[in-house]
Amino acid sequence: MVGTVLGLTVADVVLIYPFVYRESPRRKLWLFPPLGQGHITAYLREKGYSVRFLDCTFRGLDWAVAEAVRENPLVVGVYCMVTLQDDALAMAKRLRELLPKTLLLAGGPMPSGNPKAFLHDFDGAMRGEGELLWVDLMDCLVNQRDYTHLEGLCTKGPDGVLVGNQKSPLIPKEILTQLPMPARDIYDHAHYQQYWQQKFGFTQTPVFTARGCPYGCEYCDQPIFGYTYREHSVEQVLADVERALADGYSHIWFADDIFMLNWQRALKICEEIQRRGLKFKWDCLGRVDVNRKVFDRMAAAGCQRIFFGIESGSPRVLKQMGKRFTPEVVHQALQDANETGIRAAAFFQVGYPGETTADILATLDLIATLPLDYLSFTITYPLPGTKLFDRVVAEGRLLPEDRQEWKRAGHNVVTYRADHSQFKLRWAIYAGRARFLAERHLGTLGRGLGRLITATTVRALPLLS
Ligand code: B12
Ligand code: SF4
Repeated sequence: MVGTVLGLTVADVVLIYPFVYRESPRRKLWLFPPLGQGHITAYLREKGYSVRFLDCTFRGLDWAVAEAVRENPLVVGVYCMVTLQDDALAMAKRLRELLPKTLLLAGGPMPSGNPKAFLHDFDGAMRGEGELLWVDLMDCLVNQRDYTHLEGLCTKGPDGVLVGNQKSPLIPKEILTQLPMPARDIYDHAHYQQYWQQKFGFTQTPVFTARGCPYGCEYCDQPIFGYTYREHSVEQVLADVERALADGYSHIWFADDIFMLNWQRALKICEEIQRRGLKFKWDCLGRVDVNRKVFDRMAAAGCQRIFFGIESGSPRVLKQMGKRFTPEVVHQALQDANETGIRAAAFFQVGYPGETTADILATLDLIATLPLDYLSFTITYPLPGTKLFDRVVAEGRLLPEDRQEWKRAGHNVVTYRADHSQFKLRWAIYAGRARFLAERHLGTLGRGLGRLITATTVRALPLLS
């Protein structure tokens, strides 16, 4: 519906992803286009609205601002997750000046969790799933109806007070399976593929097959989908995979919180990949409490690596986190995965509130004994909106606001009153990584070196504050 609305010539909506790739060339970050904006675009288009998507990753914020101004849209929506807050807010300030008549909205994980924080610079924040709400909003705007009552939309009242504070109602499963999958033509495939080829030697892109996770781990933020679980149909998933492959990618990242949460469905997807003769490699996130048979079938369908959220080697900390498994289960699962030819990757944390030095050492020990292909080891960050954050507040561990911010992925800064110094926690991370790298890359000599470093650290850690 490109045309003239309320006297403005428009692409109706501009969506902005304000992530900018600013890392040193040596860092190998995973870069993916954001799927949520692809979903919103596809549904808005289906309903007759035109959308321009601006991905700042390779082009920067100035480019996006200039393009948004050129489009002069009815609404600009800016996505925001924890690492993007500064850029999203700065961008809103500039857009407000340059596009005084355009409705400026924030959406995604951070505005969904804390809409108030965005209402100074934006006209409103959307909480939760966006597809249906965006179309309702556009229908209101185009028909000049009031939109402030829409559930999921938070706006500023005349006196600056928050109007509306609900999340958008979760999309019912029977509607989710009818919605279009992401509009993949909006993504800058050339840049992403060039980046992946250069950094990793292959090209990978995400596919999202099911929304949410019911486990409710203490530290995990579920600002959009809550502790629900709703699936796209196997048909939708395969059509999206085929589209991603047609775009030229060799690898798929199944980006669901836990790809084999409903393992019977995961098996159906695997079967269908094989039945259609689709040849590609894929990775996914998984849990360790899965039947060995599932790994077998996943391997046969091209799964090359599973990322397990193991998080700690201490049974006590695992319990506190709500992980619902023990280190013994971890060993078995990783061994099973390896035996089927699937490489195992793992996420670990250090500095969990209440964690003792003995707990940290248990984590280092576990890391050292697992057959891992990749290790992500970071300092715990209590995300606002999580049960962990509430505990941190209740235990008086909250730091002044300027020290709570998580500016970059994986920067390993202590952002709350932890039980150990940042120095000690970083030391533990270096030790864990050194041991992992030595085991993996350096042969017998390296393994000896790795064990030496870990052993020294094991002795030194209790002495550090
Ligand atoms: C894939 C993924 C990644 C990928 C790619 C991210 C990307 N390009 O978007 C990678 C691996 C790179 C990644 C990295 C990180 N991630 Co991540 N990631 C995810 C994951 C698993 C799926 C995202 C997705 O595709 N969702 C599917 C779509 C359909 O949902 P959606 O994006 O939320 O979109 C819906 C709504 O948000 C809304 N919407 C979306 N965009 C917009 C825009 C506007 C204007 C509006 C109004 C609405 C709106 O409508 C959409 C459709 O309903 C989510 C968890 C999850 N379940 O969503 C975590 C998640 C988003 N990641 C998270 C985190 C913490 C990170 C890291 C910081 C991790 C780390 N330690 O480094 C980094 C930061 C990277 C960065 N960009 O700076 C957190 C964010 C928490 C928060 N409060 O901000 C999440 C929620 C995971 C969690 N449970 O903690 N991540
Ligand atoms: S950490 Fe993993 S298992 Fe736990 S709630 Fe989050 S997505 Fe689910």
